Amino acid sequence: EPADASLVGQAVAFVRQFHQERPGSGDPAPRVRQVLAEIERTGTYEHTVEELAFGARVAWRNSARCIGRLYWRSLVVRDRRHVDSPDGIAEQCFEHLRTATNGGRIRPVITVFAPDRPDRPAPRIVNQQLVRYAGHPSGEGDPAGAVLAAQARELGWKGSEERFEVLPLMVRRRDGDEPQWYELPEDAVLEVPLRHPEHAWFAELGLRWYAVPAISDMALEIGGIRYPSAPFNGWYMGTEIGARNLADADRYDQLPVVAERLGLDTSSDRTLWRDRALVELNIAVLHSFQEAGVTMADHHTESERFLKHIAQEERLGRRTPTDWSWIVPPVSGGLTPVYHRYYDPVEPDLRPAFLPR
Ligand code: HEM
Ligand code: NRG
Repeated sequence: EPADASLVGQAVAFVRQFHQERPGSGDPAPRVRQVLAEIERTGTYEHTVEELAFGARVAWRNSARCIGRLYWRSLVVRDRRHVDSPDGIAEQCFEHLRTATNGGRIRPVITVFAPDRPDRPAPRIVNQQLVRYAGHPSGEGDPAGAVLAAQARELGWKGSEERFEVLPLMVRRRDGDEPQWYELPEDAVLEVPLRHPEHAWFAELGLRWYAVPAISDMALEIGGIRYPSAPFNGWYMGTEIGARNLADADRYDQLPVVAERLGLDTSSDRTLWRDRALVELNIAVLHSFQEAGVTMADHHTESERFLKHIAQEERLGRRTPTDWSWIVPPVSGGLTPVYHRYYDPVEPDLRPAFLPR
């Protein structure tokens, strides 16, 4: 059987990059020969532990939509390539959350499960994130979690009708199989109830959010090898919750509620009641995480860090492909330095990468 030419090309390019960026790792030639022979013999190849860790970190560094890339070198990589059963994957996802949560001092972590092989696609995590809230037919809950909640119910999950109800983890062994589902253990999910530093009534809104954003629906691709189950997390930037998840009209839609409690004149868009409510909501998010001792960045600080990252990469002779429309925060864009400049263009073929599945 002829070896897959694109796999060979990607593999060789990756091994060369690995050796070039890590001067201690010596001449790439012997490793290139080994990888080519392995592909010839088996149709695929296995990364070393070091290659996997490097590949995952560079995939983060290459993520043009991510403002948090300054800390790409410190990503904790959990090598769980030997885990390929739904039970094992679920258990390791829960352990991932415990490690990442770290009592509130959030650590950026990725867990890499079995890769796809030519003859055998690996299992997939169905959820978009390891922790997310269910959306209910009544309209309660998070509309972004409605499809998943319906799917889980069909599989026998008995959810309540609560507004902030954590979805079960669903893992599909292979295409066409029914997913297995698993309730998240309580000690794997840290949540923060939201209150406002000046408005006592805010706590009565009963809003909350979870501590760890862990994306689980992107594939990690390294050297032509695809890891379809490789959940990763950093910490939240406050605006993700305060200006999107709780504010968007098609999510929790809380601006009218907050504006009403603030006593704002909502009779016309021109009073900027939405804008004023939005700022108070974001203040509450940042304040609550701070008081709970849970890592969270504000958009001013994270913007500054990102520009520092670009400068650092430039000194190392590397470009930082960046998508302006994702990097500029959804509030106060022009107040942050990331707004006022151009970036290296996005390179769709850049690898290693996180790719939509
Ligand atoms: C996207 C922040 C860590 C990979 C984003 C976005 C933000 C962000 C604000 C845009 C999300 C949106 O608008 O919905 C951060 C912060 C981190 C962090 C503050 C703290 C350390 C990480 C890590 C990885 C990562 C550890 C991977 C190892 C990505 C990717 C996207 C993204 C792939 C694009 C997601 C998509 O296309 O839907 N990040 N991030 N980030 N981040 Fe990060
Ligand atoms: N906006 C989404 C999460 C997207 C990724 N954000 C991060 N990633 N901070 C939300 O749930 O609001 N990360 O890996 O830290």
